[in-house]
Amino acid sequence: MTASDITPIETLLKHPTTQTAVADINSDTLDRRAFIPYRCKVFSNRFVSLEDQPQYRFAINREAEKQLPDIINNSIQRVVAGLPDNSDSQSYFFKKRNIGVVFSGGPSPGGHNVIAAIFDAAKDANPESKIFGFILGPEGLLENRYVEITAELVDKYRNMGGFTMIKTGRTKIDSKQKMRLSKGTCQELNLDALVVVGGDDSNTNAAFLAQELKPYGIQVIGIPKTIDGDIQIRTEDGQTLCAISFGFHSAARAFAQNISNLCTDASSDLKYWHVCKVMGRVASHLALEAALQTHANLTLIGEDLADYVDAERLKRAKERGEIDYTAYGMTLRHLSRLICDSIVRRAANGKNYGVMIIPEGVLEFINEIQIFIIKLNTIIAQYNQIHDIDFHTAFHSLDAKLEYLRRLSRGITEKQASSIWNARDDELFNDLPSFFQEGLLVERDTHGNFQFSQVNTEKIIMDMVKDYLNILKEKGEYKVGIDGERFLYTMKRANLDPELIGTTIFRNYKDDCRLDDKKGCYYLIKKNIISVKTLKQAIVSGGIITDDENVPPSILDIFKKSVPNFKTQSHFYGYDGRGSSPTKFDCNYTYNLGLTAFALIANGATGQMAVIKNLEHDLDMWEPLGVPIAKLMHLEERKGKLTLVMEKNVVDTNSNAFRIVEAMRERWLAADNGGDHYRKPAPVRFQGKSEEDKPLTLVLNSI
Ligand code: FBP
Repeated sequence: MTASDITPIETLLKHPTTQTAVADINSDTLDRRAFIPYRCKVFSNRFVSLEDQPQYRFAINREAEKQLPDIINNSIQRVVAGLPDNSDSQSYFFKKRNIGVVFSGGPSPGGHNVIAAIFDAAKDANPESKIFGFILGPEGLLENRYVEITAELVDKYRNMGGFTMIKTGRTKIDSKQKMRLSKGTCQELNLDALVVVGGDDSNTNAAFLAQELKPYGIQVIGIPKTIDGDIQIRTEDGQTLCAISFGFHSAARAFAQNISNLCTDASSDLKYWHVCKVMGRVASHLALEAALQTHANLTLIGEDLADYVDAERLKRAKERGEIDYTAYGMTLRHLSRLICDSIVRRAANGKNYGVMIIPEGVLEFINEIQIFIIKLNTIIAQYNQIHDIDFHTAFHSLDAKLEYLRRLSRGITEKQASSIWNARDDELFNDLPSFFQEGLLVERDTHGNFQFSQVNTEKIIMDMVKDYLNILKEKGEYKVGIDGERFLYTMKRANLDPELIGTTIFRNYKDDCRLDDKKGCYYLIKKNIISVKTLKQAIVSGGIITDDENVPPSILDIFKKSVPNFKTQSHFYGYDGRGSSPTKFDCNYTYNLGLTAFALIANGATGQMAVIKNLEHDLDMWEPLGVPIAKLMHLEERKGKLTLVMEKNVVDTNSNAFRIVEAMRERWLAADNGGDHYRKPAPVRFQGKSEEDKPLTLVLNSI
């Protein structure tokens, strides 16, 4: 091509094809923005009211009664069609309102639809109403930084992922001063109500704000947000009022797509174990859902590990007339052994590859780590209380932190803290690899939570796995099984007697496979053959060659194929899923949460969380409710102190979904001579139907 043949760049840029190809907005985004979410049946009425539901009961925490007296006696309320025939209620419903909305914590797909629905419902009730979005989360509320939500702004973000419209943050409203600032902002803006879209900690904030602002006539409503899926609400007698928080489905679908692609990769080139860490600060709900959608070979569920009992150990102790308390709960060492066992069993069947899912928060359920986390949380919190400068500023480097801990263990510094950290703790802590020490000492978030996403969990586990696999390799226990058919073919080509060679080098030649039925059968090299030298010794003593002869290349080739090379690829699925576009389920769910929030506000409720009951069923069964946040509170250790917070829900090991995954474990591990059982989840789409249109966890739990 000569220079004169080249189209000038200006012409190229103006070309319609270029313009369409490089436009910021593509047709898919336009279609997505135009999608009109489903409205729960009750919202087809312009006027709705609330009906108390006394049949749903919760055990109330004493401390919640004490700290939240004005909202603790709220009832559970159902949004019902029509208004009481009373003109006061009608004029209250349709009055002009100012409503503030704040996102809090990590982004979760669908948040924009909460705002869109509040906007639509409020403007529909009274076009003069105003909606304000606080910028950068609770910080915006404290600093009175907001944007007025307009139709144009809402339309730009309908059905779109992220919290981009008004951003988010993790500031906690945890002091009298911050409460005062929040109240000041609400009063300056003349707010009638504030909607807090957040997780357990943010809804805790919402409850305290509701208590504080009630005397001033400002209502506060919470919305259950978090991809972690740990906001679930069940009554005292186990009835589900909220099966999952919003965003969980979209994030899980994104993770499952990626993990499923790795299953395809692993089973194509047969050389990697893909290690997939998936988000979920504590609870393993996302890992469980990803397992159901993909059938990855091995999925750890933190909650399951916490319940672990080493039956063998207990039995041995009982024989000695003792109780072995260390048999309860899982240690890191034991966990690595269990993972190795799965890897070794698959390799024995010719599958030295696979896909493993590790929940981000798994370490929380490992005894020894949990103890370190609690102790270090307390030490850091106590340090911050006593000193003007915070722990992480005072001790910049890992060495400085370790030195402080060493001094604590010797009682040289703060008395109270030193009783928590003794010489044994210090010794055990110093045995950990430095990247892990650093991980355990990372700065806690504003709520005092340990930040698991900052810790290289999979590295900690996989380093131990690799070490132990090397030991098993040296012992001759970790070997790649040799395909019987291939063995026979290789021997025939080399003019060697398969029967003679097979019985000499394999430990299961006769046991597992008959000569006339070698297909799908895997032979394992004998344990004592771990090198070319030991291979030669075996075939010399088997009379195949003499001491002076070399090992025939075909036998050498078989041996080399049996030597495992454990190669891993690590992946972290978290921020990508958190930023994904909401699924149709989440678009519909969040829009109805927003409508429910407005229904609660327009009927005078405060301290309530908007939820949708029956999410696990078809849309026409969805039921909008208001649930008192104060009744969902309990005491939890935070920053070294027992604190009143909304209770998180971790995976219930008695749930259907967990028990099904547990029952399928052996099949999905596929440590046999059959194929893998990977499952391809349907692509995320707005049209058509697929099994994953709702979280599979919910579908199974509803059986
Ligand atoms: P929320 O509970 O605020 O929704 O956040 C959940 C989460 O995505 C966790 O899965 C993860 O551990 C954490 O946020 C990561 O936090 P950060 O955004 O501060 O890195």
